Amino acid sequence: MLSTLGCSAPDPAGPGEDELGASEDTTDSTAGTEDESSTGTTEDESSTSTTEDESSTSTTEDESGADTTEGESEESTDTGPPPDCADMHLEGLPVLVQGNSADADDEFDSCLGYGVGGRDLSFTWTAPKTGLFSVDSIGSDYDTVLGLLPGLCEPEPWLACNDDYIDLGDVVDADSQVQLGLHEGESMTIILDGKRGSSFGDYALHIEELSCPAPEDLGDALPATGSGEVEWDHGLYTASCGGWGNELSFSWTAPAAGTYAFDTQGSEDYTVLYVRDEGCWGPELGCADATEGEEPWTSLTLDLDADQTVFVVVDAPAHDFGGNFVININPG
Ligand SMILES: [Ca+2]
Ligand SMILES: [Ca+2]
Ligand SMILES: [Ca+2]
Repeated sequence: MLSTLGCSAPDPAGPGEDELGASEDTTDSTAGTEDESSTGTTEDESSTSTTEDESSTSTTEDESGADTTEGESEESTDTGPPPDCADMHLEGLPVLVQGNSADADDEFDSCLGYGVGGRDLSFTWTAPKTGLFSVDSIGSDYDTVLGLLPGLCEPEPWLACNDDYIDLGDVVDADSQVQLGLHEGESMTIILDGKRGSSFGDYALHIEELSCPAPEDLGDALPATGSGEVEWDHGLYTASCGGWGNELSFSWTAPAAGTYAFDTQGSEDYTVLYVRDEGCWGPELGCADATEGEEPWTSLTLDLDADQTVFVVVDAPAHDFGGNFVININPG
């Protein structure tokens, strides 16, 4: 593991995440280099610390810092007593970390079957607020794969995974982007992997909050139906099973405890369907990808409580899918 993290007080979170408290003091290069002025991030004074040393990482308030540091990967950054499992523990929002992965080890075989033999870096981050957060490697100069694991280095499952965020066929963007909703105090572990053994170099990792437009409210109707035209585009939301194209989002409340069936029958093109609890930031309750089948429709079944509100997304598998998309909700 690459080293170091500056340590300061944690703070986190919730019960069960106390591993953080075990502070192993790995500080080395960073000690003494803290300079609050450079970073900006902190939720609390103790946290931040992004160091000025040439080494790589920095956590900044905005992208403006992006061209700064390059350098060895080893080092620096951040804050908080890191869990043993990760190379760095990040704090703040937004976050920008830059470095070089040449000296990183191959500790993870990433999602999608990529990353075997690829040098990887692991980061833990705890949400300072409830929201939907995007993690991307845009600006990295090699072919990255990003995967998210739960909590502080729980080994599974992969909550999100992406190789190339924008795949235009012939033009492949090597950058990756994933997203995950977290409640305040919840943590995630980010694995930034090199796609192949030869994939390493300067990396950039960002964490930002995504704002969610209000979904169309379907109330508590049963059956419920919603539809709309989806234009070819890169949308806002993605999920564990895909959804790299444009999408429609709905809100629906279960009128009674029971099993409910969600499907996209009637949609004009291939769909990816996923449901999150409560809102866009809620945990994923189910995800289904129609591209595995012959029909463009897909479905999933969920057990819901009375008055449980869910956030439903009818997505396209890629930017060049679209048309009239439909959601149907029926008793399961
Ligand atoms: Ca790897
Ligand atoms: Ca990639
Ligand atoms: Ca999408």
